[in-house]
Amino acid sequence: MEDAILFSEHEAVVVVDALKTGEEPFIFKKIKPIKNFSFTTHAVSPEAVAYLCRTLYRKSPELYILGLRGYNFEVGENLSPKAQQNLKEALSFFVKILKNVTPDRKISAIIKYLKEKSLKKEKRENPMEKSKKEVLVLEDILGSNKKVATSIRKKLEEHGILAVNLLSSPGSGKTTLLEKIGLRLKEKYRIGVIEGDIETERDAERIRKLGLPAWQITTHGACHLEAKMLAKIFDQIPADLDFLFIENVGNLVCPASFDLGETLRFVLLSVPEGDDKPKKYPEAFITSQVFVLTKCDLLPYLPFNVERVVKEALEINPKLKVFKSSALNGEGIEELCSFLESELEQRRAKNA
Ligand SMILES: Nc1nc2c(ncn2[C@@H]2O[C@H](COP(=O)(O)OP(=O)(O)O)[C@@H](O)[C@H]2O)c(=O)[nH]1
Ligand SMILES: [Mg+2]
Repeated sequence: MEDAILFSEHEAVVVVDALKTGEEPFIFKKIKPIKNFSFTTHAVSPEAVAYLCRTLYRKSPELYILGLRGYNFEVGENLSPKAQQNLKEALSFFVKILKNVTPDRKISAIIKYLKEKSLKKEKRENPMEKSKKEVLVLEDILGSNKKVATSIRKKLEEHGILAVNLLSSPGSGKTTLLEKIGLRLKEKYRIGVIEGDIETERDAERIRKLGLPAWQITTHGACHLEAKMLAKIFDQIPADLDFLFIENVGNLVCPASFDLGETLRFVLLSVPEGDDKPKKYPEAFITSQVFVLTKCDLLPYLPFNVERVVKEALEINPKLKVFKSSALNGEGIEELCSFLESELEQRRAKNA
């Protein structure tokens, strides 16, 4: 409560903490108010304090976390040489920010200014080098699919990116659903889309038309995406994304067996495909967390039993979260987006 009062009295707040995991030497990231406190613990997150501050005092200061990477957290332990070095670098970065603070300048503007300044300096020193933007770099891209997928998952988690792998037969409405979700989420979030297809760049072009970055992986015959295929283009993906959607190759069978390192797997089934499909293609339903029944606008015109399809899908996987949607009339799009938003916030709060 005292912290919430303190937050409310300032235009910007930087919470400094030591972190057991994450990037070295430190992270500096913007955080948002989130309602995730529990009064049974003394450890209340900065997001929860910001939420209290906003709710009780109607104030939303700019909020950042400066997380120093630490290594040993035993009581009475001194700083290790590596932690000392991290502290030194974090301090020098923070002093730079403080030196640039003026009453009408936000921290985000200062960071942008400092980044541009260092890029210009880098260009002056290395005129032949291309300007660098932070992208995702994988540590381990060799080995089995599982190993590469684990490396991808770790990297996405480090950057707080929620990745969704979409599985369905060709034509079930994956790209159209992504277009609708992308349009709804793009005002508030940074989104990227990986498009998997046997041939052509058509789906990626559809996504780019919305002003969203899209990377096409053409498998030239392979009926599913593999983690290694993603690894090859991973260094093009900006590290500051919120959501990364992966449209798998249209096929309800093979993609189910390949982990891509995604956070969530969505299986889509469209009304024209028939209500008997979950039990015919169980693996896609077993390995997914979300089942989206698409093209529900066609229900009045086709013999399709929604109750049956939901019942049979849940018999295969009782944990499935089920959504009914129509990209044509907008049914279910809001619910899907709210679900994605809350998943992102919850996961970030948990990993903070
Ligand atoms: N009636 C109806 N048609 C849809 C809907 N979503 C997609 N479609 C159509 O289904 C076809 C295939 O959609 P697409 O998104 O390309 O499917 P994908 O192959 O799974 O990516 C297109 O002709 C879409 O216009 C929907 O909600 N309702
Ligand atoms: Mg498609």
